[in-house]
Amino acid sequence: MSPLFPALRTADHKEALRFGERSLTYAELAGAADALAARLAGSGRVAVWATPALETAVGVVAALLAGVPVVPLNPRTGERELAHILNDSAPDAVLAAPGDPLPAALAALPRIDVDTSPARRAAPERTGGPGPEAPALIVYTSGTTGPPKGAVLPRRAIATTLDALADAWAWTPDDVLVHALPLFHVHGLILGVLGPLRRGGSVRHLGAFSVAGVARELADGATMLFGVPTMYHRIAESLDGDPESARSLAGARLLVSGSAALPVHDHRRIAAATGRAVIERYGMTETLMNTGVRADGEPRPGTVGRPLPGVELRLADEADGIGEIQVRGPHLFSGYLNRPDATAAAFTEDGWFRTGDLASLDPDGYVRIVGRKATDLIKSGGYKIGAGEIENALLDHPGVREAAVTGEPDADLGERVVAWVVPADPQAPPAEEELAAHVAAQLSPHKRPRTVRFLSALPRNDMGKVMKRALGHG
Ligand code: MCA
Ligand code: AMP
Repeated sequence: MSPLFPALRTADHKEALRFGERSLTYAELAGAADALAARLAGSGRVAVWATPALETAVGVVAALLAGVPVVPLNPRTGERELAHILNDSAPDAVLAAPGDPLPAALAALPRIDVDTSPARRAAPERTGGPGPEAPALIVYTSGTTGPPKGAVLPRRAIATTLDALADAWAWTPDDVLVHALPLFHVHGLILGVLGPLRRGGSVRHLGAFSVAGVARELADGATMLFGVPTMYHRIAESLDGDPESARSLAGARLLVSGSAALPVHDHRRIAAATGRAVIERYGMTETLMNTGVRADGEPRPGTVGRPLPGVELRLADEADGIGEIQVRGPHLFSGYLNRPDATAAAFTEDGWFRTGDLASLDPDGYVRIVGRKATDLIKSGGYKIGAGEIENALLDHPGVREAAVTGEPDADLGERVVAWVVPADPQAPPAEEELAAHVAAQLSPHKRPRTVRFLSALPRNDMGKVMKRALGHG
């Protein structure tokens, strides 16, 4: 297959990556990634300790050059979840930034420090190389029950989705993207880092999100912003009293939101303060990007645009104009790692991927997402979280007899994780913070309950199943 990153072969002195004060030109990135790729050649699979740093980007690019599949690890993953991911993906080594401390669970793996400094040698002309179906990334994503599953993303899917977005957004080497997303999910890693590199453009990562950081970069040459709705909500909140940031945002070529629905109210507030419309695209770890509003299209708050080039989309089991979004095309994953059962269940008999998202179509084909089939999936801050994994973690706590987890609307996070707990000892229930810290330490801080409500019993039906709808709000 043609190279994923053609600009690395004509590597010049244009900036490719910037993380805070540190940056690499294309020539420097080619040198560092080629040197590491030579070391990795022949490995089965490698994990990357995906901190928001230059080393993560260099490590992933090197593995892709070497044709070695990468498992990005959330550096805040708790014990139980990390053990599951390592056991399931069985990496041969872990790539990390020199000096970064790694948890005990990774001690048994060979560690490869990512060196960002090797100078470029004569660029090796790669012949052959991995084919389009070769796995490039394995990204873990939550389901309604059980631990996260590894979505195997082939090179073909990554190239397809990035080229479709380039078409939709007129994304060129002149674009400079600013973002502050984590690098262990599709949004931040594939769209946010591999996207600019495939175009021969530049990316500046802020390390951590702040409205001031975004505004500073947009005022200083950045042309595009990718963010989750929580980030745009925080931008909307701050713009009123901050005309300078409003001016910086107004100067952007493209403001793109994804990973969850951006409420129309926040769309309107940003448009009112900047005169610019945020556009949305809709994707999923397993499918990469399905739809998007085009740069030259009509922005329409509450919609995620039309199917991207190459994407077939249909609504299944439609009732009253609403049906499940199902998709087909070269942008799809190849399956869940070690889970043929789950892979089979994710597709219809005639080969369409079931997204679980419910939508209607505007007369001109714009997709309007109205909800999702599974109530046990929560989207908080743009992260997908399964109620079942949190319930299991809570049940491991000695102070918990029974637990049920739901999502409740939250202006900042979209949805907030709420835990309903029957304490083992009603006289001495565990502290709310203790349960949150327990979930953070076992799974991940973003999965921790933001609210805990204690009950004497969970509402159950005759079959003993918890009736989550009977759990009131507030
Ligand atoms: C708080 N923290 C804790 C605890 N409480 N740590 C351990 N134990 C605790 N009990 C830490 C957190 O780790 C974090 O540290 C800090 O305190 C704040 O945490 P939190 O309140 O959770 O963060 P936030 O401010 O609410 O974060 C908002 C956010 C974040 C920045 C918007 O939610 C985010 O980055 N979302 C992006 C999700 C994403 O990329 N989704 C894409 C997947 P520290 O401050 O040091 O970090 S979806 C996808 O890929 C598909 C394909 C798509 O369509 O895009
Ligand atoms: P994940 O499994 O973390 O990759 O998240 C994928 C899910 O995020 C999709 O199935 C949708 O429910 C949701 N999603 C992504 N983008 C959007 C969007 N622009 N609007 C609404 N929901 C979205």
